[in-house]
Amino acid sequence: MAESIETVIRSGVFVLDGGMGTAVQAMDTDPIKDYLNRENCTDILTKSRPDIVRAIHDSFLEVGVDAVETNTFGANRLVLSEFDEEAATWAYELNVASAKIARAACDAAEGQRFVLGSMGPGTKLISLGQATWDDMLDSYTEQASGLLEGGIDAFLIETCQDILQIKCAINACMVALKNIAKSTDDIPIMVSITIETSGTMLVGSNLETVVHALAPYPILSLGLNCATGPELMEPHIAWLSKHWDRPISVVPNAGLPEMVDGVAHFPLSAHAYGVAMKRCVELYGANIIGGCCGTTQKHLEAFIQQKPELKPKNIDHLVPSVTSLYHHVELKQDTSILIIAERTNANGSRKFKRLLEEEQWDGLVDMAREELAGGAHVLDVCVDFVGRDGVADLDEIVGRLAQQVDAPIMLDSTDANAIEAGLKRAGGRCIVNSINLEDGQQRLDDICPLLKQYGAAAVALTIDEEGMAKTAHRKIEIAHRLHDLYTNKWGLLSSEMMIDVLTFTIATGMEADRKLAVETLDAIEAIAKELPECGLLLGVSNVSFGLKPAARKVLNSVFLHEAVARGLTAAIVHASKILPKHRIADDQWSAAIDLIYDNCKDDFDPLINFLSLFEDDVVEEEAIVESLPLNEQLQKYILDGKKEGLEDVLEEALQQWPALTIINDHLLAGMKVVG
Ligand code: THG
Repeated sequence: MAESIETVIRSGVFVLDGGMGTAVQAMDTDPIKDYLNRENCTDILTKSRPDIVRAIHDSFLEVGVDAVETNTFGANRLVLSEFDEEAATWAYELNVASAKIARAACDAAEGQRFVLGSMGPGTKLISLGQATWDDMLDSYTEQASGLLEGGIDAFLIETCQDILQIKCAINACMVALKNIAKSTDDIPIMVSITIETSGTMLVGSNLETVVHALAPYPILSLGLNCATGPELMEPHIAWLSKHWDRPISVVPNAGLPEMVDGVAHFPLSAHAYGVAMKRCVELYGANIIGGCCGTTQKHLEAFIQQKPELKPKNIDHLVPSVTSLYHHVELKQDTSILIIAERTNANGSRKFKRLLEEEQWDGLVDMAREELAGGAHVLDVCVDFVGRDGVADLDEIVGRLAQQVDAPIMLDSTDANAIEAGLKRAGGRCIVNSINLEDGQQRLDDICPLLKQYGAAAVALTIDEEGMAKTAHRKIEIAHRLHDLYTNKWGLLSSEMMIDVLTFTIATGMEADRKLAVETLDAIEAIAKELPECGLLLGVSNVSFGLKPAARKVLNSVFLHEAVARGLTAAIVHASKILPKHRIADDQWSAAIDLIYDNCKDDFDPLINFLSLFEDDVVEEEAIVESLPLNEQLQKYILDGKKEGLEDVLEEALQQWPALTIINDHLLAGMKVVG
């Protein structure tokens, strides 16, 4: 009986075919007629010269490859529409026909051979703002449906350049499968990314980021193809071998191209290719081997003739992380907590709200940068505001932040549609803030599917049908209920859930509020023990709402300190306003402790005592830029990497100095510090 492709791949070394482009060049084609007047559109050969496509598949099958790729690398509507409208209408039929040609070739060959449905990256990337998620999803879904109709065994999403493009293509495959009542158990999804000679993907993501962003998806394999030869791929394959616990694919070019008489020539010999691939299997446990640009039947044959046995890998499991487009950040920090910026929030900062109302996008991005400079790891982005369109605002701001700021994004909104708009723009792996049980399971029903579709982590608030939990007992009970639904009903991972047992202000003076901080701390301690894999998060600044700024700073800092001692792993804070213990006066520290733990005695009220220490609070202002001399202002813009307001300062400076003096003396002085 025939085995599934997944079984075959998991049990040995699996060989793919070589470069399609190279193979086509080796055939005798008419550049105009055979391409139906669409020069270089290789996918069209399926329509015009199916004999050539079939002959290429046959030639690879003859040297013993296990699988061939369909001639559909660019056969999707987004790419074909760049040729013309008519070509775009051929997308579906080209995929069906290409898959059928490959199927027929495989079925005619000896033994069991497999058809991989090739899905290339196209020419427009979402992270660069060149295509929208929705358009790309439609385009890939049509392609995936055609490939399924034509009888493929697996999808191969290859030569990937952008994480959003990969997520979108995976989603498209899942939609196409669902439409015919199938799943990835029937037709698995394989992913292959392209790491440029620079060491990152085209949009700048490093391999680690890609792996963290893709880990949540049910993909069968991950690997590299194109851009370089085996040599430059090796360090990346070595890393995958240590951290990716599923099959790994290696599909290099035949070396780095050299231009000979104006034509790209790939220098790696078949023999050298065979040796390099053998090494990838033996050293790194790579078990899907194939060839990209410049690799011929001879290259694959050279490997097949000395094909080694599959070697096991030594895996260090991935540490649960979220990512920006560029880098990853561990959800549980080694020696600290995960610090999430609170000021990128229209309800949490008057300035952010004003800039949003004025649609000063650069200024909003600058604020995010300031938060990172102040020590934040992640940005809590909230644009929920009456009178504004949250979907449009999150789309705009997340698109900008994802590209321009190197920090993972936490999407904070009560509107699931706004959250989804943000997820469609954030290249990396986000956190959704938040889910809760206020309307029974409704919010989980709305949000958990998004977590799966976009591979995001989540914050869960201890709120249920009766309202916000204020006692430790209720907080713990709701946390377990949330955790149970999250993991058992939705199949999501504990390690990617951060429980927030809620922070309320203890500065109201009302009897009912005095114990709110203690209850929160007690709940943290219990949950840290009972659900050790989950993260624990608080929006710390809530604890001091209503107090003067200097008092808030002290209370927030002491409360955070206590929460961390009880097991807190993450906090939404204004990082630069958090003071370490040694910078807080002893009397202030102990007064804050008395307030937090409600150490009431007959004639001692901890709130009145705490307030008395801040009676003559003068609002301390940070050094305001405008108060500095003009040359220092210019330098500060460079140091802070800020744009907002710079033009005005430059105008002013131009009245004092010539432009070159401004550049050479004042801006350069800042550049020297930055390095
Ligand atoms: N849990 C989770 N998410 C949250 C909260 C939480 N998101 C929002 C909030 N609570 C955390 N964020 C803030 C942000 C700002 C302030 C408090 C909490 C704050 N801002 C100043 C004020 O309102 O006085 C404004 C300062 C200014 O205008 O610059 O205190 O608990 N999961």
